[in-house]
Amino acid sequence: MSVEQTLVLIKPDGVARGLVGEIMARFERRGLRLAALRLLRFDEVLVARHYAEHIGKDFFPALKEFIMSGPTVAMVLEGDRAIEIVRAMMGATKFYEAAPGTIRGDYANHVTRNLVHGSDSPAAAAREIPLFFDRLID
Ligand code: D4T
Repeated sequence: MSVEQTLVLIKPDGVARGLVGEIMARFERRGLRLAALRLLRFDEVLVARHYAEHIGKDFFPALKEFIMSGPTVAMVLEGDRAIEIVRAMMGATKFYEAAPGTIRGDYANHVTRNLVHGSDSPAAAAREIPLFFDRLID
């Protein structure tokens, strides 16, 4: 077994809609271990770093406005194949493609306001986790 870490965000829509407990409970029940947790608000610098690959795309201005619009919950989840498990539990990025039973499939109805983020590869997790956490609790 290889223990993996992944960065998970509950975006401002999830916090505003009171879905933090529901979303975290799903990950906890699946057996993923919480290794770090904080509430923060994205500023310009963090948006540019976290969403660097999307700068210049047509949806970037709307994405930036949304992600800065309120508090976000950031956490590190840990477990065997944690990255794939979280991605599967989140569902497809586009709400209308997300399967029922997934977080987006059960709660999302908008492409930008899609509730959650999860690192999509080990390289992405290694890049993203230090943007939000100086160190993890072990
Ligand atoms: P994040 O990064 O938020 O977890 O989403 P994904 O990994 O599932 O998807 P992504 O990087 O392709 O998109 C990042 C972010 O941009 C929003 N978005 C995306 C949007 O508003 N319009 C679009 O057409 C796309 C593709 C949603 C998530």
